[in-house]
Parts: sequence; C-alpha cells; structure tokens
Amino acid sequence: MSRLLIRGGTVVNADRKFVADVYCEDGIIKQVAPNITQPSQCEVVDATGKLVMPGGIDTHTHMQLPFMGTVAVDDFYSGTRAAVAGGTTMIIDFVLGSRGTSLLDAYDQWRGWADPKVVCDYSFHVGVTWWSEQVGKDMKKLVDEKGVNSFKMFLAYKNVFQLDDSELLASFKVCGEIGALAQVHAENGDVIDDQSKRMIELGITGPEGHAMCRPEEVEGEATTRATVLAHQVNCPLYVVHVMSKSAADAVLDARKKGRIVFGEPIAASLGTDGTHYCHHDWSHAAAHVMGPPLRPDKGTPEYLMKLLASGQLDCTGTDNCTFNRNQKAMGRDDFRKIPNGVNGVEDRMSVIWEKGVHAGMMDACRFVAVTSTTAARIFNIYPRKGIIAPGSDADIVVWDPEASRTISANTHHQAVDFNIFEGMTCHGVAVVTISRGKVVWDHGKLNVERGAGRYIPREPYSTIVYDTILRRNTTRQPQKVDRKPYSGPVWTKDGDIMVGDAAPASAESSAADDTPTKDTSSSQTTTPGSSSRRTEAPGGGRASSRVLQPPGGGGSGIFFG
Ligand code: URQ
Ligand code: ZN
Ligand code: ZN
Repeated sequence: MSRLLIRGGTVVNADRKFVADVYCEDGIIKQVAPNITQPSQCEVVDATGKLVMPGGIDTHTHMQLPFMGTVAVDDFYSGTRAAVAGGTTMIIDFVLGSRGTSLLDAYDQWRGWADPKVVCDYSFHVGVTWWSEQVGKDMKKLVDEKGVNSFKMFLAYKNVFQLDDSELLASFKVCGEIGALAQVHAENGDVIDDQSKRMIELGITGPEGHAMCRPEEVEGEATTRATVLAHQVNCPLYVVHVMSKSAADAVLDARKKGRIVFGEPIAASLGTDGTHYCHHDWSHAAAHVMGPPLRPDKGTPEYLMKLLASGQLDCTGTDNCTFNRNQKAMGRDDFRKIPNGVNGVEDRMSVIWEKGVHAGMMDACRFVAVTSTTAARIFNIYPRKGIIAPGSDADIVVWDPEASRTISANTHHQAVDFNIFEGMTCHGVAVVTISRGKVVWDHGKLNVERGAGRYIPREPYSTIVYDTILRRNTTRQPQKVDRKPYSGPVWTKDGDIMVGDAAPASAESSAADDTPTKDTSSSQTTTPGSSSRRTEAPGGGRASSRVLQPPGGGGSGIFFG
C-alpha cells in the first residue's frame, strides 16, 4: 500500500479555497481535512504556504504525430514527462488516422504508441478525417467499446483532413446520436488553399505567408459555420484551439443564440501572438507556424484571457505538436511545407497563471476550473479527475504562486529545440506534481516511469454537454401546421388541374369506368382519367380553361385528374 500525506497547504478547487491536508492511499484521495494525523509508512509532502490543486488536464496534444511528412518530436514519453514538470497530470491526445483508413485501426495504433510510454494518465479524442457510413459505425464502436466520447472534424487541411459541409452534418448527426462531443478545427480550408497559392505566386514563401493566407476572418467564418451546422442537427460543439478574437466572438455569438458550444483557447493563443511571423530570423518565425495561426493583433491574448476568466471560454489545452528547426526547415522555400505545430504542454499552467491570475484577471479557483475541472466535466471524467476530494484520483499539483521561473528551450523538459515562450518569466510554479498518488516531480527533479500512466476511458452523454441537448430532442421539435388542404388550380404544362373544393362539380360523368375514387391529395372525389386543365397564357396573362376529354372520349362538362 502506498501512502502519501500532503500537509500544511491550501486546497484550491474550482468552487472554493480552504486550508486542509490531503491524505492519499494507492493513488486515491482518501481524506481532505485539517490536521490529518500522519499514518505509519507514509510519505509526506510539505505544502506549507503553497496551493494544493487538481493536476492540470491538457485537452489538446499531438504527441509523436505523423504529420506533413515528418513526426512530431515530442513523443508520449517526453511529452508527458514535460507535462508533469509543469503541473499537468493528464493529457487528451488525438488519434488522427489517414483518409480511407479505419478509425478503429488508427485507435489501436495510437494506443500501441502511447501505452508503453506515458508517465501520467491520458485519453484520446479521435479525428474524423474522412467520411463514409462505415466511419459512422466506427464512431459508435469507439464510444461503446473504447471509452471515446469526443471526435474532431476538420474544416481545414484540404485533401488531408478536411470534410465538406454535408460530411460535417453527417458526422455531427452521429455524434448527437451516440452522446459524443463534436470538436472542430475551424478554418476555411478552401480559402487557405486558394490564398496560399496566391502568396506563393506573389513570391511570399516565408512563414509570414502562412499567417497572411489565413487571416482571422477565415477562422471566424468556419467557427460560425460549424456552430450553425452542429446546432441544426442538435449536436453539441467544442471549438478547439480558439486563436483569434473573431473565433472567440463566433463562439460567444453562438452561445448567445442558445447553441451548445464550448471554446478552447490554448497556451499559445493566451501567451503570445503572430508578430513573430515577421521575425528576421527564418527559424524563429517558422517555429511559430501552426494552424490556425497566432494573430498579429497583439491584443488577442488578453482578449482571450478575459473571456476565459469570465467563463465565456471554457478550458485550455496546448495543441502541443512540436517540430525541431530542421523539421520546420522542410518549408524553407515554401511555407506550405513547414510542419504546423508549437509547444505548450510544459508551460501551459505557468503561462495562464502569469497572464491570468498574476495579472489580476482571474482568481485561483477559476484557474483550477480552466486548467483542470471544466475539462474533466466536459469530457466526463469528473469527479474522478479535476477535483481534490475523497474518492478522486490523487492527481495533484503543489503550486507556488509567488515563485517564478523563466521559460527557455535550454531548460525545458520537452524534446523540441525551440520554445515559443522563450524568455518569458512566469509567476506560478509547480513545485511538486503527484500522478495517481506518486510524486513524479519534486522541486525540479523528475521521478517518472515509462508506461506508468493509464488510458482513461470516457463515457458518453456528459451532463454539462448533453442534458440540454437531450431535452431539446423532445421539447423543441418542429411541429407541422394543421390546415385544410389546398384547393384550386394547379398549373401543369398542359393546363391547370382543378383540385379540392374549388373544382366545379362535373356536369356529366360517364358509365362505370368513371366510378369516382377517393383522391388522397384532396378532400374531393375525382373521376379517374379525366381532368380539367387551365393553360397559363404566354407572358403569364389570365389563363384560359381547357377541358380535356376523358380517355375514350364522350361526355361533356369539366372532369378531374
Ligand atoms: O491542426 C491540429 O490541431 C494539428 C494537426 C496540430 N497542428 C496545428 O498546427 N494545430
Ligand atoms: Zn487543429
Ligand atoms: Zn490540434
């Protein structure tokens, strides 16, 4: 039995802050109370003067992603190792299989990559990178059998991951039917494809071209479109990597209209901006290339932070997808070949503490909400994760709010050779990180074990995501209007057919073969084979009424079709 007592700290959950000790056994929190007596054979962590918070949950990573002709350099070992060094105790990564391949096979492949390497717990979103009926069936299987409850659809990466609107609707419908959350990479991939060619034609091959071909309105448009499509099929939506004011406003606008939408800004969009694309050093500029890009509007990070602080944006990830300078250099002559992605998994919590809490925009409880608790609730692993409470996993970070550290690639624990937060001094430092009751980071020293992390399955129909959606399935269905059927002339190329009450009674009706039958399209009986037709005069003038003889001729008067 492993015993751990965290003593003397102030516990911070999303709802309140209070002085208490935390006692854990075999990776589970057993007691949260003041002055807990230290049991025998118990490891003790002194948290005096520190905050004791739920370990961070990074909602968006791509460890060792095969992408754009190479593979992200931070893998599931170095990536999760760096995560715990920064106070994050769970990552949610993405299975992104190639077009035409089975989602189930891709899931198995990613599990094979992650399970032997992760040093903290993790889970997977699954990318819907193409569409067919079989993909829909695989989505259902992933929910029923593999604990997946979130799928990412792309409106960008034309011919690679991009789905068209009909495919987006189809995939959103399936999400709505299986209790899964639809996530979107919201950029208009057709505009990007078109405008990137224009940049190259103009001789703009540098990283600045990457940002210039996809201005923030291209992200904003796709974000709005995704919220409309999802709402139309009553599917909840989660916008990943919100990178701009335009995208954030689209999320807010959708929420004001009653759509169920969540927005995820990331460490990069909260901590830095797109002016780096114009840096004189090519590698420096290229290191910031990601999609959607960082924005040149220097007010963007604070704008997003304020929305995050006020609850208008929800939780944070990093989109950690790292490539070394030699990999980025694949695009030295053409920005379209620069592998997209930046770092963040180690620095997310310190960056948000510095720009959010230390800057006076949010309190410590809101910090816990946006770095851990809300993610746990949205992805349906709360209260197992995301809270310091008896029965919850002992995923904990002892946080020093007053300490500071200066971020640098020279000292970070990630494998990548660049850090987009280089030189940034952040208040708020993880001094001890505990993963399922084991101290894995202790005052600058890692004590991790490959494969020690677990895959965390997630049930569908998360309350915060689906309770309203399910209610709408019953209470907000469109209702038809009850009305008398149409009666009167109906235009046909041979002249009008008169139907319903307005049809004049037929003066004569011939023998048995004229037996009236019930015409289901109107309340009147009609005589088979006969009709009276009105032809539209050329130019739409007053139509004249023409009477066609019933088959077999004979009879007179007006007949019905
Ligand atoms: O689009 C994503 O989220 C993946 C492919 C990572 N790359 C990126 O630039 N965001
Ligand atoms: Zn994306
Ligand atoms: Zn991503």
